[in-house]
Amino acid sequence: MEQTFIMIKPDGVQRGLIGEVIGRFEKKGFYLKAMKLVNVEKSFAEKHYADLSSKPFFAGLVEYIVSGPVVAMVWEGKSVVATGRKIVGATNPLTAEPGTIRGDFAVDIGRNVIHGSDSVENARKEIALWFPEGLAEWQSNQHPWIYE
Ligand code: RTP
Repeated sequence: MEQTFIMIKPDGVQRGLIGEVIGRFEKKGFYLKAMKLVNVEKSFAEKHYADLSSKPFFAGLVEYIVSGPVVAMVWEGKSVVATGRKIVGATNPLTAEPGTIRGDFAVDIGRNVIHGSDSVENARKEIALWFPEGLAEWQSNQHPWIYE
């Protein structure tokens, strides 16, 4: 089954949105496969956002990610990468639809509460980076009423 990497950024943690984010993914029908609250080093944040290293906002983005603890999670389910991006909403909260996490809770693009993998390939890389220790096992027949 497909997996995605979701991170609640320092603003989301400090605003008390951890339960809200987890609730949305749980209620949709996705399985939580790993979760930890961590302070990341600058070099680790730079690695996570390596694709954006040439962007003018890169230094500020890294500074923001290391400014407080983040919640790193792996969620599993059918089409969870694309559906996860929908739950998260557009990068810029100005264009994020109401009903999405960023649409409901964020104002500034540089304080947009949450990260979600943008492709299955990037999800695989991000999960390997953040959870080298591996994921939790669920029973294979868990919640059969959600999936065909
Ligand atoms: P994320 O990686 O955090 O899920 O965000 P994303 O795919 O929706 O957007 P991406 O282009 O990968 O940008 C990563 C994060 O950088 C910050 N950003 N700031 N000031 C700016 O113009 C700007 N553009 C992007 C955002 O926090 C964005 O989530």
